[in-house]
Formats: sequence, C-alpha cells, structure tokens
Amino acid sequence: MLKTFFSLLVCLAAFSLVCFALFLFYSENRKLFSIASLNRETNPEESAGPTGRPGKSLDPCADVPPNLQGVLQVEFRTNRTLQDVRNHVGPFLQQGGRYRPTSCRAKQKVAVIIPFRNRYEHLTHWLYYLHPVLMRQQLDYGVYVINQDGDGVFNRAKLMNIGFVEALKEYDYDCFVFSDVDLVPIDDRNLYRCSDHPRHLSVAVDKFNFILPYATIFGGVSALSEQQFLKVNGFSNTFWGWGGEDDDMSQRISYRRMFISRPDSVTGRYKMIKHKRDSHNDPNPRRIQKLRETYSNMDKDGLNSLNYTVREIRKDLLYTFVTVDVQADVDPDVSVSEFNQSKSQFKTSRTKNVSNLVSPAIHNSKAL
Ligand code: UD2
Ligand code: MN
Repeated sequence: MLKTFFSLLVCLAAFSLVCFALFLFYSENRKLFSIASLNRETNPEESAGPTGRPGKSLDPCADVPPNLQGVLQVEFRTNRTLQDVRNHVGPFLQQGGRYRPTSCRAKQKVAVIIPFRNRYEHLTHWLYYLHPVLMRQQLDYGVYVINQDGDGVFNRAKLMNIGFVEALKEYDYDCFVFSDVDLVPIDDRNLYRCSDHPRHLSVAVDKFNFILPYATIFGGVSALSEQQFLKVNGFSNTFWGWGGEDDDMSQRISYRRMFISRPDSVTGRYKMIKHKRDSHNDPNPRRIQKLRETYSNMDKDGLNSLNYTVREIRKDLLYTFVTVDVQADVDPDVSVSEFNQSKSQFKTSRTKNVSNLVSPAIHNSKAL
C-alpha cells in the first residue's frame, strides 16, 4: 500500500517537473519570438538598399500589420524615466524618434505631433507605450514634441500647425497625427494612419466613460493627410487657452465637404493620464463666439497666417523637441507679483536657451 502511494507520489512529481519544463520552454520561445520579430523589422542589413535608404524594391507592408497584439495593458502608476524608455525602445530607433520598418515598405510616412508644455511625466509614459505600438504598426514615422516657450497663454492648435510645418522641413511626410501627450491607446489595432477623410482616433476615452461625448468631437488624437490639412488651412492660430480649437477644426472639415472617419468604439479605446488643468491654460471665454466665425475666418486664419520663432531644436533618441515662441500674450489671470517673478525666471531661461540655439529663425508658413 505504502509502496503504491510512494510510486504515485514520484509519478506526480515527475509529471509536475515535465509541465514546469514545458512552461519554461514555451515562455522562453515566446520571448525569443517577439525579439526576433522586432529584430527582423529593424535589421537594416536584410532589406535596406545599398544607400541605407529603404530599398524601393521592398514589397509594401501588409494592410493589416502582422504583429499587432490587440488589447494592451497600460499602467501609469509606475516610476518610469526617460532612460528606462531609451533602454526599452532605443535600439530600434534613429535619432529624433524616427523609425521605419525594414522588412517591407511602410504604407505611410507619419509625423506624430504633440503640443506640449511642462508635462514631462506624461511624455515619458506616452513614449514608453507609443513607440512599440507605432513600430508594430509598421509605420515610417517620426515623433515631434512642439514645446511652447515661456509662460504665456497656451495655444494647442498653433503648436500643431507649427509641428506640421517643422516636420515637413525634415522629411516628406504624407500623414500627420496630432496627439495630446496624455492619451495612450489601449488597443494597437487603432492604426496611426490617415484615411480618405480626416480621422478621429480617440473615440472612447476612459475619462468620458469610453463613449463619444458628442458626434462632431475632434479633440484628443486625430489624423489628417497633408492634402486634407492644406485643404482646411490647418488649425486656427487664434484659440488661446483651453477649448474650442478642436471644434473649430471639426467645422473646417465639414465646411470643406469632408467627413470625420473613426475606428469602432472597441478599437478606439484610450486611457488619459489623470491631470489637473494647467496654469496659463484657462478655458477661453471667447471660444463659443469664435466657433460662430469659423466659416468666415478659416481662409485667413491658419497655415497661411502662421508666425512663430523657433528657439531650439533638440534631437533625442526618442523624439525631436522643438521649442517655439508662439507670440503669446501674458496670461491676464496671473497676479502682478507672480507675473514679475515668472518674467524674471523666463528671462533667465530665455537667455540660456538662446545660447543653445540650433537655428533661430522667424518662420512664416505663407511660403507653403
Ligand atoms: C481636451 C481635448 C484636447 C483639447 C482640449 C482643449 C480630448 C480627449 N481632449 O483635453 O484635445 O481639445 O480639451 O484645448 O478631447 N498641454 C500641455 N501643457 C499645458 C497645457 C496643455 O502640454 O500646460 C497639451 C497636452 O498635450 C495636453 C493637451 O495640450 O494633453 C490638451 O490639454 P488638456 O489635457 O489640459 O485638455 P483636456 O484633457 O481637457
Ligand atoms: Mn488631457
């Protein structure tokens, strides 16, 4: 009896050992598989032409990228540094946050443009999650963070116009994805590509209980081809402070007889990093009135009236950081003492910045 019990026990132990070994083998293989598939994508020896440019002979990438994972685990409550992100995705990137697949010819050349000021923690999370997604989507892409210099009133839309102009100076992009720094997709089947009509990607945001708040919404993450963006004269430059600029773009799109296309509400799910309203970005009291004037203003307020000064262009492995003076008014809500204090800080930082200038110039996109 005892002997049978012992041999049963030995059998059970042997069986568990075999199971454990199989599990280890399987998970190791999976790891190898995913690293191998990324390496396959990024090994220039395999497929780039002799000049290092993507060989024209490459076959176009598949309509549906083969390595997508579907629903993603996204978590913001961890301490993450830019160096962690560089270690994580850096080996696959070129300076300036540039990437292109090497096993096939990307379907689109995409500039991802992030309007930005003082949201470094959000940017770290964004880069950590978005680079792998954009790589798996087999895009030929670059990431442009357009940083508003100084403490003036924030102007998200103008920063995005600037991103469009500055990105085009570097590369022949044909699609522009404009993204808030605090929005991370939780499904990588939501392709950061342009389509026949301007596309609104952030359809179901957790902050709005995963529903579209209203039918014409265009804020958050959106994608326009170069032609679509030129057709509407870009965004308005005159929405200072929070709100209205996205609805103005939505109206421009419909006045130019285009529609808003969207992924379905499962694919289009997003997490927004929780945040308070930033200083110098209070709701714009003029936004409702301004939205009544879109039709009469759109031909004279946009890309063809864009004026700004580039203070600095800094290339990181993970992004191109363009600091710009958008000629913002000083925020009227700032108290006099706060204003004086920030003004002197601003002066010091400007002097510091100016000494590092890469190519300061006044840009007027009328040339477009
Ligand atoms: C909503 C929209 C957003 C925009 C905004 C009104 C969605 C999901 N989002 O976001 O697209 O239309 O309302 O302007 O519909 N930012 C900085 N620093 C600042 C201020 C803003 O970097 O000091 C940038 C950053 O990329 C941020 C974005 O501007 O994500 C929008 O500002 P927000 O996050 O404060 O606005 P929110 O969440 O109400
Ligand atoms: Mn936000």
